[in-house]
This record gives sequence, structure tokens and C-alpha cells, in this order.
Amino acid sequence: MQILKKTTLTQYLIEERRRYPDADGQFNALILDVALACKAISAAVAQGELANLHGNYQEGDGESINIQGETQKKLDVLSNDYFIQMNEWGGNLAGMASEEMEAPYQIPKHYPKGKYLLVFDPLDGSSNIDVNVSIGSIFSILRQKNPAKDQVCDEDFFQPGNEQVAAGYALYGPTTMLVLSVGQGVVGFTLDRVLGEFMLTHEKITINPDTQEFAINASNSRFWEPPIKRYIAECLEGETGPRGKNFNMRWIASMVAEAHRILMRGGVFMYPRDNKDPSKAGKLRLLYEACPIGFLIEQAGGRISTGRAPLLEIQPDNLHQRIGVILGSKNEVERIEAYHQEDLNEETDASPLFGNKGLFRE
Ligand code: P6P
Repeated sequence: MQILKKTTLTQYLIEERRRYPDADGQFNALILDVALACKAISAAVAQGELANLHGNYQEGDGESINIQGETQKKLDVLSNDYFIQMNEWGGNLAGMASEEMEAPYQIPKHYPKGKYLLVFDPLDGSSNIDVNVSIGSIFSILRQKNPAKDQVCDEDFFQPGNEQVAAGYALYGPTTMLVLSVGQGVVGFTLDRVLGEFMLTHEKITINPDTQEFAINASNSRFWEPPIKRYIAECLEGETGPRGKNFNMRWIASMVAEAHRILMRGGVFMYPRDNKDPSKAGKLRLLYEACPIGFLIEQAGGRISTGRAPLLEIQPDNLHQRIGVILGSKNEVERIEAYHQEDLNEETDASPLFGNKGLFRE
């Protein structure tokens, strides 16, 4: 008699590891430590105000502001602590980097070091905590390319998204799910709270290349660049416009929840570069939001772009750099990229320097 109807995360990882006979087990151990941190966060999120965990983190006599310039929530700080505590001791990591910490985290000298780097947003979508809307944790695993180093530095983390070894997120929603890719497609696990185990419930997640659903913060529309304005206007024209079909809109203000919806039923999510704050290349962070989520999206057959370039090819140059993000159903993202290219061509053609007057001004 089969007692457990489903595969546990541990079993999935061990079966995947058999592809790599030389594997030393550090990778699997790391994923399980990350999963433990997510279980702890899930329990804290579920307790919420019962455990006095809503509201802003108080440091000294005031509120705490993180490197992003954002007020930290109590659960932001607790989630970051869980990620550090569950992962610093295992001997799998050379160092860590987090949305909540300005500098990389050095593994304490009394713990062994390993060959991986862990980058994470411990709790994304924090504005939803106090209103009981889904939030999530995002993580990315890179190789430490300079293993002889005693300390990690920012530059160790400056790796394009297509060099990630693995990426995933935990979604704290009606159920807690762990969605993961180790480079062999995307799988989903649902937390069985009786067993305390993530159970494999989604064996092969793929994204429909087409969609009729888009997600964008429409309150920023006056700041959008022309290609985005064009795309959204066509969606809103529905079946009477050039798209010939009606669209629906969603905005949860939680990237993990939006990404999960897209992985489940297709769609496109945009937080594009806009003119709201020209000093910022976008709102979302490259290393611990866009890259890990984008890795999953592309492993599931979707696409992630800045609008002007494939996002996973971007070479990072700052731990907390921001970037414009367009991701989801492949055909839709490619359409938006085409609009950006057409806009660039029009700008070039219209340019007095390179216009129809030839290469040089008369
Ligand atoms: P806005 C959450 O703070 C986040 O980083 C993403 O998870 C989310 O998609 C976006 O910002 C929400 O931004 O402008 O709607 O608050």
C-alpha cells in the first residue's frame, strides 16, 4: 500500500541529483534549508497579528528604513533573519545577499563555507501584509566563481540571470507553495501542514504562449513610455481594436502572486521603466526579484525582457540595481518588444542627425 500519494521535496531533489553522480549534496542541502526558512516564514505570516507581527519594525525609538529607502515591516525583518539563520550554518554557502541588507552577508568564521551564493528577497509584497493579501519569498542560487576567497564582495553576485543554478519562490497564499526550477523545467510543491513537508503537486508547469490578461500598475500610466502606452491602449480597445479580443486586468502589488498566476494560466506582467523617477531604471530589483522570477518564467516556456533586451542577459553592476520588467506569455512579451523596436526605429528615423537628410546635417 502506498502511504504517501505524493512525492516530497526531499525525494524530488534526491531523484534529480541522480542525474549528477558526482554531486556532493551541497545543492540539495541548500534547497532544503531555504525550504525550511520558507516554512518558518509561512507559519509567522499565518499567525500575523495573533503574534503581534503586523505593522512596522521598530528600531530604537523609531521605524527602520532599509537600503531601498522603504519602511521595514516586522515580518520583513523576521523573514530576513529566518533566511540567515537557516542557511548560514550548513556549509553550502560562500555568502548571501538580501533586499533587506545593504552589504553581502559573510558566513561566520565558526561555520564551514560552501560553493554557492544565495540571493533573496525574504518577503516581497510587504504592503499586503497588514491587509491579509498574498505575499512571497524569492530566492536565487549562484555559483561562487572565486572559491578561494575568504570573504564575498558585491562583485561575486554580479552574474547575469542566465547563470543562475536554481531559482524559486514561496507563495504565502490560501495555501503555501514552493515553486522551483533547478534548470529542468518548473515544479510546484504545496505545504502539507500536518506533515510539515512540501509535497509535489505540480509536476511540470508551463506557460500558455498567448493570453488575454495583463497586469500593470495603471496609476503610473502618465509616466509610461510610448510602447507600453500603445500596448495597453490596444488591450483596452479589446475586440473592437487591433487585437480583436478582449483583455482582463489584474494588479495584486505582489510580484510573486502575479508570477504564480501567470505560471498557472498565462498572462503578462509589466513594471516597465518609466519617467516617474528618471534616476531609477525601474522599480523592481534585478538580482533578487527579476532574475529568479524570470528564470522560472523562461524555464516554463515564457519570456522576460526589459522591453529592449532579454533580461536574463543583463550584466548586473550593483547589488540593488533596479530594472524594467516585462514577463509572461511568450507571444505577448515578444509583441511588446516589437513595439519597443518600432519606437526606436521611429526615433532614429525622426532624429535630425540621422533623419532623411542623410548621415550628416546639411
Ligand atoms: P506598486 C512589492 O513591493 C513589489 O516589489 C512587487 O512585488 C510588486 O509587483 C510591486 O512592488 C508593486 O508596486 O507600485 O504597485 O506598489
